[in-house]
Amino acid sequence: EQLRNIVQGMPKAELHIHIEGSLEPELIFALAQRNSVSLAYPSVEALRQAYAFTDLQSFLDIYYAGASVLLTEQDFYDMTAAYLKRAHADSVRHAEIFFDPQTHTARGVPFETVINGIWRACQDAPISASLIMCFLRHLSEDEALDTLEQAQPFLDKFIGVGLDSSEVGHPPEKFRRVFERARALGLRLVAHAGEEGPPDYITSALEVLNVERIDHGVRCLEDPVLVECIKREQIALTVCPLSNIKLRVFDVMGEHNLRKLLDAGLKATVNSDDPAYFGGYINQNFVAAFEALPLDASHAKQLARNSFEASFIEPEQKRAFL
Ligand code: ES4
Ligand code: ZN
Repeated sequence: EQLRNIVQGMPKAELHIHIEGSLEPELIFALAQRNSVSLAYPSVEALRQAYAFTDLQSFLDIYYAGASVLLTEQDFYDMTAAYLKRAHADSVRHAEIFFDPQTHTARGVPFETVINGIWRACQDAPISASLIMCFLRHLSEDEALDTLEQAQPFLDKFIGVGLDSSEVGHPPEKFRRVFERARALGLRLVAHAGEEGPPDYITSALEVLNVERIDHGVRCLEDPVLVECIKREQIALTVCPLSNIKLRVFDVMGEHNLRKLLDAGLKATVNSDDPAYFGGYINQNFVAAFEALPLDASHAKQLARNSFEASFIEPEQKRAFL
């Protein structure tokens, strides 16, 4: 109870949130109606019932289906505004938000519709927010390069690039050239690695792609040499506890390795990933992990501090948060 209050009022940054994963079933239905899109589910309840995942891929199939209701700039605005309002209520002071343009351009939605809607909501937000454009790793590197090309006129609207979607079988090195190009453009670099994929994918994300943060990265503990490297380089891990349970990265929260990551001296953070699908926004991720694991108020403070330290905000603003 006391911990709940500490977590609730604690200023924090959210560094791992897929904006398409914040689309609540109610909003999916409202947008489907507004856009005359037909859904494979008869009701909000039926859709929610389908949120029973066995692994990353079973989630992604439903996540991409949910995103199919997004057609207009206003749709992207409304989705993003709803997330930012909800994050503000959880004492999030700064969010670095992933978006997946390829999920939408593949359906014929123009790139500019996607980014303009999301970006405008960030401008109007009650908190500080910036955008990270993710490449879908199940698609080719040439498609990622083409997406980066389409993004050129909008370089002032996002701060970095990331890598998400189906991990196993799509190692970071598949995207070496596109990350090299993004780096040359002055963009910040992150990648999902070591969620379902092996620790080797974390190593190649760091060494081949030169990423500055690892999204998830929980499997790093399987490789002691890698742990030393992550610690030495102070690479942050954006951990998502509820996601890891829903997608069966860990069987139960009591087996999650968040405490072990902190004890190993790693800069772990707590985040919501796809809150509409995994059963909770950032504070619910804190509470679920803290109820199941030997973590106390000092760990909560450390995690909040880590979230600002690991953020891509300018040093001056960062000092104001710390
Ligand atoms: C994702 Cl949990 C997760 N992993 C990889 N890609 C994703 N896209 C949205 N959520
Ligand atoms: Zn993610």
